[in-house]
Amino acid sequence: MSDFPGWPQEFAHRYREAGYWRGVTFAQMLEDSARRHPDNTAVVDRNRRCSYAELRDAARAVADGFRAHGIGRGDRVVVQLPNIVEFFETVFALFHLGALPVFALPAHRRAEIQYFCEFTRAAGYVIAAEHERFDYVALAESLDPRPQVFVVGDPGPFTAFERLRTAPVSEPDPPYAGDVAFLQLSGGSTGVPKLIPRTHDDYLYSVRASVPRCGIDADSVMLIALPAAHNFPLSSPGSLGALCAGATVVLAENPAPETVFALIEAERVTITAAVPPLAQVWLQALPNSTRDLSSLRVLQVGGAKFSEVLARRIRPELGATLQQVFGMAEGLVNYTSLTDPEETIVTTQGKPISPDDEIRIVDADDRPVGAGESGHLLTRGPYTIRGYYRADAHNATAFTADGFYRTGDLVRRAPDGSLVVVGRSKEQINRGGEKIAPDEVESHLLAHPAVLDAAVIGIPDEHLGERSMAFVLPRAGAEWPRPLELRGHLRDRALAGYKLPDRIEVVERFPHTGVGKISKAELRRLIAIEFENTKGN
Ligand code: AMP
Ligand code: DBH
Repeated sequence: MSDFPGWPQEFAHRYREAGYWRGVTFAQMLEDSARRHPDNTAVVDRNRRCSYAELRDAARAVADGFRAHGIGRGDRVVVQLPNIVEFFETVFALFHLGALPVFALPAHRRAEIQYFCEFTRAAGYVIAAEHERFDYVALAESLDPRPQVFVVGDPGPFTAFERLRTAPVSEPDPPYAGDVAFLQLSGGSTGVPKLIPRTHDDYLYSVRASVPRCGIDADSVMLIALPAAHNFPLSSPGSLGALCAGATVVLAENPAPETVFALIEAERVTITAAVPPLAQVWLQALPNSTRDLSSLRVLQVGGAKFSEVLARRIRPELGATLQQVFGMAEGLVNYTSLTDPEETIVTTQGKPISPDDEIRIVDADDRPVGAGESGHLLTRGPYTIRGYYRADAHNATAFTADGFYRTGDLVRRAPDGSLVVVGRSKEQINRGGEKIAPDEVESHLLAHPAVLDAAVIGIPDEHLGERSMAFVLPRAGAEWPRPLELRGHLRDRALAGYKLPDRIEVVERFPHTGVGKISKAELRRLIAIEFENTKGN
């Protein structure tokens, strides 16, 4: 059995014929940009500015260093780096070798990293020694089994990233563009996070086609304020889109308005991307800022639904065009167009990238709904996966028999064909763009000896859209655990911070549990209703 289902022959053939899949890898993409724009600035961070020629040479040198450590084609390497130039040196080095980055986020902790390393049988783990006062070397030391660890900064007992820069000895065999380039993460809705296998061919198509949709050319300056490894700032059109066009990528250490506004002014940034709560924070900070933001032409907002009220404020207050982005690491990405009427920009989540993105909006029985009605979004196309990595059982339900991905989003079509996201059917909490699978958090709560059962739900939040709340049922006879203790317990389990419930309530009973077995989804729904009804009492 292979690690995941790919596209059936006839589809692969069609996507190649249409010119979507061009047989080009990301390593070749960078070589090509470096040939065309050797002296343009490719990537800037707090410490360094790196031209295209320098980035290409660094990627080759680091690739050789990895190779000297036995890392080669098909090997998985967990990459957990903040927004620094080394992130790009690492991933392009791995692309050069045909090794697969596994894109962890800086917010991930031991629970997630241990799982990625084990599940992918990773050969390497690349970190920065410290970021936002978290000690990643200590995290690496706690892993078991532990892959080879490469560290930007003080390496402790591990290998310094700087030592990977060696003079290239020989060229590795280039990978095929049809091969998987990396494993991207899904926010997931069940159990453990799912890994998403994306090929060079399919991902580069989505990136290349995004470039004109977002008005990117070689003179563009793109600021990356979200974590660089996240699918949105990586590919929609993200840093890879900028590098594909010969543009400049500016990396922000953190997304705070002071940091971001200073960089926009200093680097003459033309485009950046935010999740809705971040866009709101930036808007709020504008009146108190003296920075010159006049270079900014486009603000992209996506990852969660952007409220129309905030959307309307972007152009008048920021002087930039809003671009709504509704995407998913599994594939499908929609953009509003920069030239759409303002009403379309502020009220819709845009249209798909590709003429061959197939969109179905269906009812609970997979039958198409009427024009303009809302339903479940199913999609299939030249850059949407046909299955997750090593997840046969999950794939059987996450995709239809004919290969459509069940996005779990509820959408309708506006009269002009744009999609409008109206809700969600999947068991997922979208906390301001950060996705949380309730049962992943519940399973960690259940590991506490005094917890009989737990249900994690999303409740509406003005700023985040949703925040998370855990209801915990104590074991009979056990002393009731205090919320603070349960929070400590989750911290000890080394779960990413954004997954910690914003509020934990220990309760005497769950609704209707006496009536026999009900599904967890039903239980969560009942708890949410009960919570709404008792609020304020
Ligand atoms: P993931 O599958 O973890 O990459 O998360 C993608 C999900 O984020 C989508 O399926 C949507 O539920 C949500 N999402 C992304 N962009 C938007 C948006 N602009 N509006 C509403 N929901 C969004
Ligand atoms: O939320 C996402 O995953 C997302 C949002 C916007 C995404 O993957 C993307 C654009 O490519």
